[in-house]
Amino acid sequence: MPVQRTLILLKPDAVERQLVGSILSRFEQKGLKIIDLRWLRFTQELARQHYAEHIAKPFYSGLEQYIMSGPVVAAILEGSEAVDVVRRLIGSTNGVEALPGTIRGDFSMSNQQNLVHASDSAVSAEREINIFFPKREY
Ligand code: FUP
Repeated sequence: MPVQRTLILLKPDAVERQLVGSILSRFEQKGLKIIDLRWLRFTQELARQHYAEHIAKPFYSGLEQYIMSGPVVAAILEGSEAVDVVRRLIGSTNGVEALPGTIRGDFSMSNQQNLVHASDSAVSAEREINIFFPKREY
């Protein structure tokens, strides 16, 4: 089982709803390690970089508005098969469909305001970690 790192974002609704601690606890309780953590505000440029694959999609402008609407928390998590483990913990995109026991399933009823982002592959994780934590010495 390879040890991997992955990137998560606690999106503006998670901060607004004061769920940062509860959501981070889920990852810690599972056994994932927080390697780094920071608060930030998305600019339009950062949104376009992070969500590059979605720019042409009809929901992009709403997504951009939402991700820029308040502070977010970015973190690097580490553990065995961390990319897939974290994706399973957050649940499917739409909170209405996400299974109970997952973060989105337990806390979200929205397709857009779904609280948390997590890298969807090892390649994405590498790209996204470099976007949010560019000057790492670890
Ligand atoms: P996920 O990997 O589950 O975060 O979902 P996607 O990468 O497919 O989508 C990225 C974000 O776009 C979602 F978190 C929410 C938003 N989105 C919408 O607002 N509407 C949609 O129809 C699909 C996604």
